[in-house]
Amino acid sequence: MSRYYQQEIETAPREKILEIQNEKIVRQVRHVWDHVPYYRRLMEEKGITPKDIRSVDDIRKLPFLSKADLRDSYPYGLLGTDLKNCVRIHSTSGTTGKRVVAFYTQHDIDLWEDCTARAIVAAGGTEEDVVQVCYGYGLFTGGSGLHGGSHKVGCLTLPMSSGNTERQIQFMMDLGSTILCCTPSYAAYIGESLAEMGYRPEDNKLKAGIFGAEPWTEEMRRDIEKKLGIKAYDIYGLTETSGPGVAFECEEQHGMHINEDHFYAEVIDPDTGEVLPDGEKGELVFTSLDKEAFPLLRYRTRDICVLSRKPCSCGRTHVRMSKPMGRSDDMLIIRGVNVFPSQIETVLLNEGYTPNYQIVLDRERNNDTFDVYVEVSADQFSDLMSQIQRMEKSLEGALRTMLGIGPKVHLVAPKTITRSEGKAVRVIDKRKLHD
Ligand code: DLL
Repeated sequence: MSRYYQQEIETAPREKILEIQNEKIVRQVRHVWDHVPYYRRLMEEKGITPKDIRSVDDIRKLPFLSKADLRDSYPYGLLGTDLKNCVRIHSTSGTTGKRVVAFYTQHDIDLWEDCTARAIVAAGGTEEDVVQVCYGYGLFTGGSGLHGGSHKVGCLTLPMSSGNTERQIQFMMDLGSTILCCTPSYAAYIGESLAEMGYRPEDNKLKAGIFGAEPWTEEMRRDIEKKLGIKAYDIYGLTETSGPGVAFECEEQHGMHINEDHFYAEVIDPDTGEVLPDGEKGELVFTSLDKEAFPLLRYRTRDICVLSRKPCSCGRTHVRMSKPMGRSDDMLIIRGVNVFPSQIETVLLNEGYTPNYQIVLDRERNNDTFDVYVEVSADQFSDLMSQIQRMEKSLEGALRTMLGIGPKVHLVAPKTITRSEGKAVRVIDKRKLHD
């Protein structure tokens, strides 16, 4: 089996990719204009018609679309085809306001699964592999997205969904799973549980993991790789653009290749909307190029990242995005300082702590309080108060150096922070409740 799932397109010369994109964008804009009155109105407000869009260079003339637009048009306002042509919906896990609902025709599902199949093959997947999918199935896109890709590659697919960790481990050991697909925090938890059950990393048959759906650091990657004895690959996506597989890592692991034959990526200044050159950090914006049911033009992801078009030695020619470095909307501002949870995670792992932590923000007498609860491992655990206090002070110092402000650190006993089977809840921001 090849190192690529669709070699011709994945390694196409840049001019060929551009040619494909230019051809597809004209059709996609016309499709939206004809079928999505909501977006047509946005275009009319900007004085733009499909005639103005002749190539991807013209994309910057189009209006942006945001999550607010998706909520305003809930549920059918952005539908690009008759409902009778749709075969599936998925939805975001949003806890506030209306959920985002995305629709798919069979054509859309087929293209999406090609994207996840590319990711699986890039992680070394072949028809010899046993792929254990423990992303959630259901409305969340993780489970069915990777499941469909695994079928396309011809892997034996274990549709485990998330949770029931003991059963996950039993199947993993009995059926010899070779590729694990789940959130990085669940992968770390599975690793931890394996060790507790007395397994060493070399006792399982896993060779790779495909982890995404939440931010994770290089330190966390190394931690998971060590615990499971695997190579850990990143995968990115969002419900709005189909789900996982918009971008994925190859063996070089220098950013994630964006599937450019299906999605056109821009990075913009989140404040001004100005398009930034490659290499500059900004908000990622996607335009779908060939979706039928839920086409999105210039959708603002709120994810902050950097694009690179430098050649990659894996042979893939598609542009790469860095790991998302945070979001332009959920970046924490604590006592006026910008804080990304991933910075805290980096410090914890560098200082030898577990990645099990929770940030709690509150407000006392108009002042932000900033507490970080960190679980210690069994061998760090101590009954000695003075020892715990020393460790807390030292960690507070390391966090202050990284963040520019100091949190109050609380070391807590192993297993006291609730484990997540999906996305970890890293931040509890009680300040919002008071506003
Ligand atoms: O999380 C889709 C997905 C499933 C991706 C499985 C990868 C694997 P949503 O629930 O709509 O969709 O959340 C999308 O999650 O805008 C990012 O902020 C974040 N995210 C997704 N993948 C990554 C990643 C799925 N690899 C939102 N690294 C996105 C960091 C990620 N953040």
